[in-house]
Amino acid sequence: MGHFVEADPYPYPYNGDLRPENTALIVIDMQTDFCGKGGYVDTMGYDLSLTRAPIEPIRKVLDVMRSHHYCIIHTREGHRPDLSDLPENKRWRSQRIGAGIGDPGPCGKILVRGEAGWDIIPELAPLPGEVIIDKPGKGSFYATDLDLVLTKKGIQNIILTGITTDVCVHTTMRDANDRGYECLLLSDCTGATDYGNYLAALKMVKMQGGVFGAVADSAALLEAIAP
Ligand code: C5J
Repeated sequence: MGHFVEADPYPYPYNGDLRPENTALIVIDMQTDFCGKGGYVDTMGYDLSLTRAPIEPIRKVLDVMRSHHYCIIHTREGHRPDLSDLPENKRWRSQRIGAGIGDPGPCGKILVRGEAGWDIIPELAPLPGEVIIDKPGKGSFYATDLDLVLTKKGIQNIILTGITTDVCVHTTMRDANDRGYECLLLSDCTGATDYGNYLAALKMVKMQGGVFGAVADSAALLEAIAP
């Protein structure tokens, strides 16, 4: 008898082995730059309500998972103040649409470590002792020690939340899946800059019997871990 979350396209995790000791919640890039006024996404002109929608659902999941002693991991996308880790093409493309990474904006230099816009929003601020991964790219494994941290902690299952569904969340989920982690994406705890992309990103996970893992809403997860 295992312990499963009612998920699509299969009950998660595949083996029913869901415990605080082997399961991590990852909260991806809930930074002002991606969901706050004057940040990167706002400067690009996207609808902030789409990337802000997951804030409250994530807060509830964090509360419960913290109280059950699950491993909590936060990520932040951003670059060194001297921009030495910012690929030229990434910078060029962002400047082209008027939100140059490294350029000054209402929340400080866009996507630069230490600036106000780069901070995680106060509603979802990490607690002391929680892991924070600083990443220069979209995926949370590239140029970080995330895999080492997960391996050392004995993590097998990763529950993904955060923004944006089609970019940093998807890249992280695909990479985690290739590394053998059993992944669950929480549909109401993620959002994209485009609603169609959000829907497509959820659908992509579920193809081929769950090619990247499974999808559930936070109510289903909480029912499984804190009935
Ligand atoms: C993007 C992210 N969309 N956190 N970053 O550039 O998804």
